[in-house]
Amino acid sequence: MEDKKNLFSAIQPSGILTIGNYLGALRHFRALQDDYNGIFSLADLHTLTVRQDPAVLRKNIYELTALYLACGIDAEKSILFAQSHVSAHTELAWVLNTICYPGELMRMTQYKDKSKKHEDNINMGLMDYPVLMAADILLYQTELVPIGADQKQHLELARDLAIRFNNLYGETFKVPEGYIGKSAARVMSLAEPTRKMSKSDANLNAFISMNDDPDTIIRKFKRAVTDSDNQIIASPEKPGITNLLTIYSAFTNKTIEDAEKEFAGKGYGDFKIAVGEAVAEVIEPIRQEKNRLLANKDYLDDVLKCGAERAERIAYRTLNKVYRKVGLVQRKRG
Ligand code: AQP
Repeated sequence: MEDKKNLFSAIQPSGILTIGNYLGALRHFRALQDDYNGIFSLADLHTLTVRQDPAVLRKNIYELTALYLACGIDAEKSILFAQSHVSAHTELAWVLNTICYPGELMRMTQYKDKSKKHEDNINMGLMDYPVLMAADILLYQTELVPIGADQKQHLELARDLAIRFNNLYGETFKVPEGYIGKSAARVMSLAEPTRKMSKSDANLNAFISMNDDPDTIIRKFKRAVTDSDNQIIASPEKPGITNLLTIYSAFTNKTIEDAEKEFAGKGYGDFKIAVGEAVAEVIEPIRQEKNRLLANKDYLDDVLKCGAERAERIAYRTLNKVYRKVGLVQRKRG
């Protein structure tokens, strides 16, 4: 890796990504990989915290690999790999578990939300999710983590665990900083604009998936829940229109104020179609490139194989240091 700071980001292959994942995380990666050593992971082990259909999960792992590449991740410049291919992640998570307290995990918003959503499967992995995420980040001596606003609390825990470990055992981990984009860090559901847009939402009309074709995108925006009056302005009392303005401005690179001016006096119908068209214009070429890459599984397997080999070299350097610091004896080889 070059002499630059390390950037780490992971996305779960828990479904087809939404424009929320794209705006909150993916769209920043292409530019960031020029200034940082980009380490991009498929958080496939995290995905197991919610019950998955194994065949669908396998398909989603390839979908996400192809999507990363279609969004501009350069697999030679950056490292792209699957979390489950580098076992140092779960090994470091175990050590971090021994310095993390149940109370810290039980108060996490995502744990509470997902426990409500999956009442029939509140498992230990769901609670321990932030510790595995901390291990993901800390293994790579990461300095920058691009995240959507929903992951801020988890990043705080990763920082706390790094500092706690360093205080107990001496300087071992870099303490990572979060990078939250200035706009559209929290894209809301099209059906319930007070909730965040999520790829695992059971209501398919609540999100725009990166797999939706232009007609589907426009149809979904036409059905988006809006607010009772018909003024196109952003305000806390108008979460539906505010969300659509945020999406429009992120996809067109216009400010919210300019967008408000552009649609002053126009009706919701025209506005929703314009939002759909702006989104489709950006998403459609990415979708087509992703599908082209998906047709070549051998290539995708190769990308993941090379990525895992490169990731492993960095990860085991950190893990060996951790094992040494806590007093474990190094295994003799040969
Ligand atoms: N609605 C969103 N707006 C902005 N950013 C978002 N992210 C997720 N949803 C939004 C950001 O996308 C990155 C990858 O997220 P993830 O897949 O690892 O987990 P998540 O945050 O739990 O995403 P989902 O879509 O809500 O997945 P499910 O439905 O499986 O739980 C993160 O940087 C996240 O902040």
